[in-house]
Amino acid sequence: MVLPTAPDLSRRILHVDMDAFYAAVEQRDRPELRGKPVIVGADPQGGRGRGVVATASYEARRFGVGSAMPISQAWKACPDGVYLRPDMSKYAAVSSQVFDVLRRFTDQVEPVSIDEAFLDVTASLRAIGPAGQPPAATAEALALRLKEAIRGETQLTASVGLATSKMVAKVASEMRKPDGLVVVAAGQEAAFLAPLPVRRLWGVGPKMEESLLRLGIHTIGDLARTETAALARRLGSHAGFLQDLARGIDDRPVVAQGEAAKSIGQEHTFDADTDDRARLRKTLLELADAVARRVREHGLKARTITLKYRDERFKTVTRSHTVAEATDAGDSFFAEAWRLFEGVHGARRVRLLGIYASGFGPSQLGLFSPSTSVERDRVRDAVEERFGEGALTRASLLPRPASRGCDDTPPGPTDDRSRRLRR
Ligand code: TTP
Ligand code: MG
Repeated sequence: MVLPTAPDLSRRILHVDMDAFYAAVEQRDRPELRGKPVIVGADPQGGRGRGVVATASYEARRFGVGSAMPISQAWKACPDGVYLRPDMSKYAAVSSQVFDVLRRFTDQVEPVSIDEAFLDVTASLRAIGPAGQPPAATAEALALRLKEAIRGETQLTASVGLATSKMVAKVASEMRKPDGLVVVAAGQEAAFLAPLPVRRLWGVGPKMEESLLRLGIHTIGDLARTETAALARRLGSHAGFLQDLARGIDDRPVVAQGEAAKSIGQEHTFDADTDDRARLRKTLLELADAVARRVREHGLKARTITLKYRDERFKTVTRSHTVAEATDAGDSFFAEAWRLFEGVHGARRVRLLGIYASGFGPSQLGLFSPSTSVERDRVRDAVEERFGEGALTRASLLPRPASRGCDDTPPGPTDDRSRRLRR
C-alpha cells in the first residue's frame, strides 16, 4: 500500500536523470557529432525558424543554448551548432531500455519523465543483487552499479542523486551533471540544501523565486530559517510545505508505476502550527470532501481511511480504520478521520493533516435508497463539473456572516457559482 510514513532517515532514494538525453542519443548514434554542439529541436531555418530547443548537448550549453529557448535565439548564440529534428520513437525506445535497467535494481521505480525516475532502493539493499550478483553493501555502491549498467547497455550516461527523500535526491542529481553521483548522508539534508539558491528547491518556479527574492530569501537556508507565520502571510498556504522541503523534510513515497491508484489522498500543512479545534475540524472536512470526490471520479469506493497526523515537533503518525462497507461519501470519510484524529491528538499543536482512502472496489450505486449523503455528493460533483470546484460547499465550511444573523442566504454574491448547499 502506498502511504506516506513519518520522515524516515533510513530510506535510500535515488533520482536518476539521463544527461542531455535526446542530444546524447544522437551523438551516440553519429560518432561524428561527438564533442560538437548539438541542438535538438525545431528547424532553425538560418535564424528565421520558429519553435524551441528540446535540448542541447553540453558542448552547446557552453554557448548559452538550453531547453525551451526559441530556436532563432539558439541560432544567434550558436550558428555553428548541429541542428537536428527530434526522433521521438528512437528516444522512446532508448528510454524503455533505461527503465528496464532500473527495474532490475528494484521494482520501486517511479517514472517522472522520458529520462528521469525515482527509485526506492531501501528494500533492495537488504535483498539479493540484480541478476544473481551479491547485494550492494551500500546504496552508494548500488548507485555506481546502476550507472555502470546504464552505460553498459545504452552507451549513455546518467546523473544520480542519492538521499533519504525524493526532493533531496532530485536536487542532488542536478548538482554534478553530466555523469555525476552526489550522495547526501542521512541527517545532512538541511545542511546540504542550505547554501543553494532557492530556485533549486523542487517546486519553486520562477514566480515563487521572485516572491522569495523580494522577501530577501536567497538561499534554501534563508527559507528554512524564516519565521513560518511571516512567510505564510506573504505566500499563503504553500509556506509550511515549502519550509518543510527547505529543511529537507519530504516523506512523499516513491510510487511505482501501477501502484498509483492503490491509495488516493490529500494533505494540508498549516501556515502556522495550530490547536484550534474548529480549524482542525474544518480542514479534515475539506480534505475528506476532496478525497471522496477523487475516489468518485475514479468510479471507486474505499473501505480503509487513513489519517496522517504531524505535530509541531514533526512527530508523524498514521492511523487507519477499515469499515465493513466500502463508501465514497465525504461524510463517512470525515467521520472516520475525525475519530482517528480524536485518538491521536494530544496537547501539541498540529502541523499537518492528511486523509488517505484505500482498499478500493468498484462503485455500485445501491439499487434501493442510496444514502442521502452519497446522493448529495453526486449532486455536488455534477454541479462542480458544470460550475467549477467549490461551487457548492458545506455550510460548516463557509465563513461566518460578518454582521448578519444566521439565515438561509449565504454571504457573498448570489450568482450560480456561489450558491451553496447547506448541510
Ligand atoms: P531533461 O532531463 O530536462 O534535460 P536533458 O536530459 O536534455 O539534460 P540534463 O542533462 O540537464 O538532464 O529532459 C529530458 C529530455 O526531455 C530532453 O533531452 C529533451 C526533452 N525536453 C524537451 O523536449 N523540452 C524541454 O523543455 C525539456 C526540459 C526537455
Ligand atoms: Mg535529463
